[in-house]
Amino acid sequence: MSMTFRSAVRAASHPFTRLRSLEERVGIAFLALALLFAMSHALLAHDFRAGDIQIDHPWSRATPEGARVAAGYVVLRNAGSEADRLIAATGEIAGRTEIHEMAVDDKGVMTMRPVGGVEIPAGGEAALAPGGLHIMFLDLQDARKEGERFKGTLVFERAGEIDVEFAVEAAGGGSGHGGGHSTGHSGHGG
Ligand SMILES: [Cu+2]
Repeated sequence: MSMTFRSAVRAASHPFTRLRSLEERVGIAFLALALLFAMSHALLAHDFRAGDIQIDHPWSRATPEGARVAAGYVVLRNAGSEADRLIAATGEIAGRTEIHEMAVDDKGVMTMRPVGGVEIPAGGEAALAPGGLHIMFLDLQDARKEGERFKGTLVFERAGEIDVEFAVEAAGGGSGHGGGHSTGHSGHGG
């Protein structure tokens, strides 16, 4: 109200001025920054939606030449009032795909086992992330490099099947888990 009044007074007393008030300039700068942030965020992250399930940033690691397996990660959020389950996935780079859970056994050895699905609680989320649950792409037919994307699908018990894209990110970056992961996966090749 007071800004409108001041602007009106200024406009009336300086009808030809093209200078903007400090508030206006700060406002415009803020808007530009917000826009820039939104654009860069859209480039780095991507998401999909299947019914009540929001699929946040599916990604996979770049694989070395000759690799037979790769892992996929994603965060799943359930906005609905009933639990859902991720029950299957596919990736165009892989001959077949399983859902795995990684754990350290009582001898301190990193192991993986297939799980039937991943529960996404009502109003909650499930994270498939390095060191834990992951989508296992097996019989890799095609390696992808950092910065590329590949198509795939996620299948939910309630929300059904949806097409997604996995963003390929740097090999071994971030979690410090890369070495253990590839070692753990060596038995998957054949
Ligand atoms: Cu695995």
